[in-house]
Amino acid sequence: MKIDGRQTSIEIKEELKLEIDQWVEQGGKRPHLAAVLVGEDAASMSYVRGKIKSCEKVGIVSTLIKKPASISQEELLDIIDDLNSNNEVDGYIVQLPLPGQIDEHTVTLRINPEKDVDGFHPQNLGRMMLGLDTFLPATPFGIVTLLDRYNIPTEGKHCVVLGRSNIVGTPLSVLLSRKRNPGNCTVTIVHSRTKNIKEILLQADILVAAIGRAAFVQSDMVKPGAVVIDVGINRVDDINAKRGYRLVGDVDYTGVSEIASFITPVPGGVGPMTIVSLLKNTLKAAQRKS
Ligand code: BQF
Repeated sequence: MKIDGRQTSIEIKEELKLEIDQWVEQGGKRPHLAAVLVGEDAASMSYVRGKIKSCEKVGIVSTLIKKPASISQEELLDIIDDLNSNNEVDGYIVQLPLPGQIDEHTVTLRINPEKDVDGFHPQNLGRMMLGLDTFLPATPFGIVTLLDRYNIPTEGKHCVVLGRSNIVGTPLSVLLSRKRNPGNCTVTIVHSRTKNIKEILLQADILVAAIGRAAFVQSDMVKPGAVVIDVGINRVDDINAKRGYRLVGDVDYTGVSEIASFITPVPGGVGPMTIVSLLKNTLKAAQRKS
């Protein structure tokens, strides 16, 4: 069965709009998200555009700060300091990746954790590890929301996470192993140095693919009945597509959908849920301040 992230995201956005309208009616401050976009990377520009459009849909005010790829780290840190002290702005994101002259860790560390709606600051990641209230990183948050909405049991399941990135694989493995629901999984992280990847993937009740390799997971690597979550967004050349490419996940959807019990498509799976998580975190940031 297909897990429809697009449809689920539309439903949650409708719920969020009602919640935000109520919040504002009762005298709450309308949430305000700022996004910092450095350079003109086509994918980054489209992600930011999508985030701003989604803000409009749910009644979150948004501000886009666009800077050239040549910006210095000092200049960017000044912008972050301004956002930290701007009381109008409840939360903000710095769109990744950043150009080579800028160190992403230095930037992330400068973000006020109270405004870190991407949940990338070590304080927020640490709070997640301890099960404290925090801004969950958007993609892992989106994935657990999908598991929850589709009533997919996770307790006691073996979840294999393919990929150990700071923003997806690593935090998701923590989240799914916590004593919570969704959670209580036995988690294995598989990465580029893992031996016998296929043997381990075949043991997964829940398989999360987040390595950034188009159609890496083939049907002979998946246990029949497994739940398959595809986080990959890979461009592959396609002369028949409008833009000359199409988006492909880390999973061979056609083959794997025949044996999986549930599977997320790309596009329209995890991606839209990532955006919804950002919106939820922004509302939380606005509500926390009062
Ligand atoms: C969809 C991202 C890699 C590196 C930096 C909807 C998004 C993607 C796909 C989206 C992503 C990926 C984002 C779909 C935000 C997810 O319909 O399938 C939405 O906007 N994403 C990002 O901001 O930075 C990234 C992936």
